[in-house]
Amino acid sequence: MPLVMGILNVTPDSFSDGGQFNLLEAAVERAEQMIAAGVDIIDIGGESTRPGAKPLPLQQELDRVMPVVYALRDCGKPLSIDTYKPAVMREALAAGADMINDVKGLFEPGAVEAVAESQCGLCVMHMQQNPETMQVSPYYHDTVCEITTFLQERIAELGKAGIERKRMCIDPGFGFGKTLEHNLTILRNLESIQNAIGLPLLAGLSRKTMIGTITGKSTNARLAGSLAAALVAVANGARIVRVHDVAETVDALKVWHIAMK
Ligand code: PT1
Repeated sequence: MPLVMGILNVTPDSFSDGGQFNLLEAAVERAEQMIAAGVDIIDIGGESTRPGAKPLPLQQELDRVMPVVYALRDCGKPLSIDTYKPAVMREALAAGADMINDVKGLFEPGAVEAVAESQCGLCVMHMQQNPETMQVSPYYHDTVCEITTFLQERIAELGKAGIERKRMCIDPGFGFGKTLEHNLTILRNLESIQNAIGLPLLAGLSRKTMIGTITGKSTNARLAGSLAAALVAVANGARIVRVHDVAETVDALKVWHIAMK
């Protein structure tokens, strides 16, 4: 069965009302719902990396993420931390987090060391530019080839730094410096990217702009489109899907899996 990574955004805009305690309480409640729905990994993030998003100061990210890590560390599910900041990685890993999900591929100074000094899992993602600028004018000569080469080179570097391959998964980074056409090319060629690298591939398509562009639906009406995208990703070899709607995705994958395997 493919694994389901549930997105736990600890950001005030995800849980309206505001206030640090409300935010923690709401995040823990969401996590409990995900666990009841059959989530495999909980991905905790304090800084948005969607197109146009601005960096969040370190202390604010720690204030959002760390209470949630402490609250969930004994929940029985692996905790992934969606961060590129080495200080957040270190604190979260010391508190018992299991995996680092870094959209910047450990390029921030100190990030490689933070992960190398732990035994945690790691997701290495491809992004062109950075969240503020990545959707301005994405360009590739050969999309699949460039993403594959980037991931291969990055994984070799991380291997030299002492991070074993068996700790890693890869992610082509849907929507991170990619047009709709780029995203579709990647989705159609996931198998070749995964085979070329030989590591489990994680796909994050849930509620993204590409789903909105195809369906004409706003963010909160992209469930059906996101389920279809998750199934295509899994059919094309993805081993982990990163999603907002855990219950619905788990059901869709159960039906897909029993019929296809
Ligand atoms: C992802 C991912 C992530 N996505 C991993 N981590 C986000 N490993 C955050 C849009 O096009 O795919 N893989 N962490 C969220 N980022 C985006 C990017 C959200 C693009 C929305 C879009 O709308």
